Amino acid sequence: MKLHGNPMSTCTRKVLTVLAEKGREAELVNIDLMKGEQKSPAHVARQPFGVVPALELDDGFVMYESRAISRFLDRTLPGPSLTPADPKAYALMEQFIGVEQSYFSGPAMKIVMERFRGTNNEENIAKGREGLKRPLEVLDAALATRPYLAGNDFTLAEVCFAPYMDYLFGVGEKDTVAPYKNVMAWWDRVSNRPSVKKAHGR
Ligand SMILES: N[C@@H](CCC(=O)N[C@@H](CS)C(=O)NCC(=O)O)C(=O)O
Repeated sequence: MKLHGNPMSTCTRKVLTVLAEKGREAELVNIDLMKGEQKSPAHVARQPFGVVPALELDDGFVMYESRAISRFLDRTLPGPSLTPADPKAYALMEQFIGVEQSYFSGPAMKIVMERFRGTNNEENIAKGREGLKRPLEVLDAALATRPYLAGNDFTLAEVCFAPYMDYLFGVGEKDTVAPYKNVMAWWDRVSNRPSVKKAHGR
């Protein structure tokens, strides 16, 4: 199994977390985003939007989209399931994956990219912080009643939130998250999980 991706990419890191949870390694074929290798014809043949990651199985099956790959690997690889069997817990997991994709990662990315590129546009960073307020409030309220977003267990919802949450702390945004005590306690649990540490290069 090959994972065409980049170890720094948030989308690749979701998939790496699932693999680590399952105790599996894929051959990580590095796509150098700085060199634009994601736009090469060979990669676009695997990922038609020219981004990472893409998964290639030994039988030739190829797929893309990090959340879809995560769900696929969780369903097909042996090991502990990251998808709740209980329908309501499952619904909450999917709901929070939607929250991550629709409301959290966009503003988080705004901040992280300003810091990564070194452009440090404070107006954009302030917009990112403003955008994070509502999703963090919503997470905090959910986590007041349970240790993980879908209930008692770590699920694909945590897998999806972890990469941008990790980068937010990495670029010095701890103060943005700190007012949300339940989020902080949850992040302590999530970020110390061996699979999350491994996927995030720690
Ligand atoms: N929805 C896609 C998004 C993929 C994506 O945006 N990947 C980023 C890295 S996290 C990328 O390849 N960026 C390089 C580029 O935009 O050229 C997924 O979840 O797989």
